[in-house]
Amino acid sequence: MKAYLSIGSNLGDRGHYLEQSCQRLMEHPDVKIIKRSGTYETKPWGNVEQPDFWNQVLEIETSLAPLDLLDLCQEVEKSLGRERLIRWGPRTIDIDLLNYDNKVWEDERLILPHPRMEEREFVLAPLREIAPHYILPSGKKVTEVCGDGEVWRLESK
Ligand code: PH2
Ligand code: MG
Ligand code: MG
Repeated sequence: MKAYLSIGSNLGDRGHYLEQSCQRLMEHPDVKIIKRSGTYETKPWGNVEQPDFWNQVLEIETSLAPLDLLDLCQEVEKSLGRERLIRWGPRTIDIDLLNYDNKVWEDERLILPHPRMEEREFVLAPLREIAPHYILPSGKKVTEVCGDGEVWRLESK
């Protein structure tokens, strides 16, 4: 199954945490990273005063079921020192499922597609780069929508 993940970091060595999260996802035998966007430095989205983020989007191929993939993402976050202190607050690494095989899913743990992806330029900019034909939940193409928040693509990854 094809899935898209958004990864972000705004504490410590942000590049290291992005790199390590990819390494650890790839170590799983049922996850293959197909595409990885460049790195975007992004202003924090939401109302929490916090440092700027580095964000990327990944396209993966996986045979894990959605909740097993979510478990894996949370294990990787935990292994990289993620602490859940403030909602939308600073974090060493955040790994969010944006889309899983175009499935619609809603339970207490997981909502698919990601309900706020369309408002967030830190998700849309890297997604546009690796998946320009991506159709957003509204039915619009990712290239036709601009989200909120300032983002800059970094020159080298
Ligand atoms: N993640 C959030 C809240 N705000 N802002 C940016 N720029 N990047 C993020 O990854 C981010 C955010 C909650 O997960
Ligand atoms: Mg998030
Ligand atoms: Mg998250």
